Order: sequence, then C-alpha cells, then structure tokens
Amino acid sequence: TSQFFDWNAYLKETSSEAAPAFCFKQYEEPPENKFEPGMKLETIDPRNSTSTCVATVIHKVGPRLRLRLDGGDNKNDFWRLVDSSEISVVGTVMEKGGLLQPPLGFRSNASCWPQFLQKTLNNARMAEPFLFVPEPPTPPENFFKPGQKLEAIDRKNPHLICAATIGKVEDDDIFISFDGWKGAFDYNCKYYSRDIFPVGWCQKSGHLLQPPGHKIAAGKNKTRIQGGPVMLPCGSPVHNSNMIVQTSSAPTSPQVTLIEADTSTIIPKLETRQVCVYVNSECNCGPFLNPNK
Ligand code: MLY
Repeated sequence: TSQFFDWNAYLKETSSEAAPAFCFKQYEEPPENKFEPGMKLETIDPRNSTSTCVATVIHKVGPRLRLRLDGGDNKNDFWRLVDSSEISVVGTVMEKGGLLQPPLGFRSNASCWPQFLQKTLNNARMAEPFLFVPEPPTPPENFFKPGQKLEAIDRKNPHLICAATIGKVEDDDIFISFDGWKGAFDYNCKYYSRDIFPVGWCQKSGHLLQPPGHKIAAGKNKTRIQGGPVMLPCGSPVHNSNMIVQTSSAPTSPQVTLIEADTSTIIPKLETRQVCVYVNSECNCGPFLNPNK
C-alpha cells in the first residue's frame, strides 16, 4: 500500500475528516472502464455546448477517458468518466433528429465537414453501448461541511486528481481548495460536480492521487496588495526566488499581473512572503520566471 497516499495518517495529522461518500455524485464502487484507445463515441463539444461531436478515446486511466474531438486539434483534449451523461454511442444524436457537428476550430473548411464525417466514421471502431455506464444518482442535497477532505480534479491540469479540502459551503455550491497549493488552483463547483470524489476513490479505481503540495498556505503574514494588482510589462525582470507563476487562465490583462509580492524586493513596506504572478498565456514571461511552473 506504500505506493498510495496515506489518507489515514494525513487526516490524523491535519485533525480533519473525510467528506462522507453519500455527499458525492459518484458510485460507491468506481465503475469498470472497458473502453479502449481508438474507440469513437459522441460527446458535447466542451468549448461549444450546443454541438454534439465525434470523439476518439486517446487514453484511459481508471474510470476516466481522455477524449479528442475528431477534426479538432490535439491541444484541447478533455476527460470524461465512463459514467458521464455527456458521452454516448455514435448515432444517439441522429436518433433524436439532431446532427453531428464539426468541433470548434474544425481543421478544414466547414463545407468539407460531411465528407470528413463520413471518412472518420467509416471503418471506425465504435464504442459499444454496454461500455457506457449510467450516471450515478444526485445526492438529494448539499451535505458537505467546511474542512472536510476529498479528492478533486485539478481543473487547470485535468489529468490530475489531488488531495483537497471543502471551503465555504453555500446553497448548492462548494469551494474546493487544493492542499498545499496556496490557492492558485482552487475553484467553486456544485456539490453534484463529477470532478470531486470521496477519499479513497483514486486507490479504489486505480487512478494516481497527487498528494498535498508544499506551497505555503496564505496566512497572517500575507497581505493582498492594496489598490489592486500591479501592472508590469511583459518580460519584466521580477527577480525573486519564491514566485509561483500561473500561465494558464490568466487575468484579462495583456501584460503581467502581480497579485501578491515579496515586498522586500519588489514593492517596499508590504509584509508578504511569496509572489504570485499571472502571466497572460500569449506573453513571454521573461528570463526570470519559469514558464513551466
Ligand atoms: N506545473 C504546475 C503543476 C501544479 C499542479 C497543482 N495541482 C496538483 C494542484 C506547478 O508546479 O505549479
């Protein structure tokens, strides 16, 4: 069992509890995954929810499938559970009188779509109906309590499932924070989100679990810069050893937004210890920042 994260020890160490399984829209036993790479299925285009598209299974991990839309690019792969309501047998939308649509960013001319579709489905290995598992029931209400631990998909790195904690609970919404990651990956979701799992789900389903990170949690000696973010031009020589750089889903600024700073080196008179810089994905982050972080 040493290859698995020791939740029991961690719960003890942090004097916390695991969110009970009945809180989650997940089966007690993770479903079996009998899909194989190369199989085709139908799914909603995650970037355009009005389109139903053909997708190919690229990879499988536990009950999860890595999918790529046929006719799209390989930069927008996404993940679905085998018991997701968003995947179905090829032919489902046609039965309902709908049509299979080209994905957003279809790689050729829209007029080529009919021929492309015919070609992509011809002799394709279709995922058979029995592979699709019906979606689990939705819990009757939001039973989560702040402080409970869980396993959650890192939406910025959706191949990862990580140790996390429930923050604020309000109506149907819950706040998910990633243990040891200083807030950069946190998000709000519905209590019935398919992206969250009870403690032990990864181990049961054969999925890797990311243990807590080592970033210092926001605490007393951390202050938000008053007056809002500080703007710096792209490639600014912000030299500080403790920076966390977020290149995905940056704020709308075309430049670099400094959110929190080690103020001894950058902005004097503030008492924070780490820097969190958001770099717009179109920008070069300059010689002092690690773009892979
Ligand atoms: N390259 C990123 C990966 C962060 C993953 C965070 N998850 C696990 C919450 C980094 O090291 O910052």
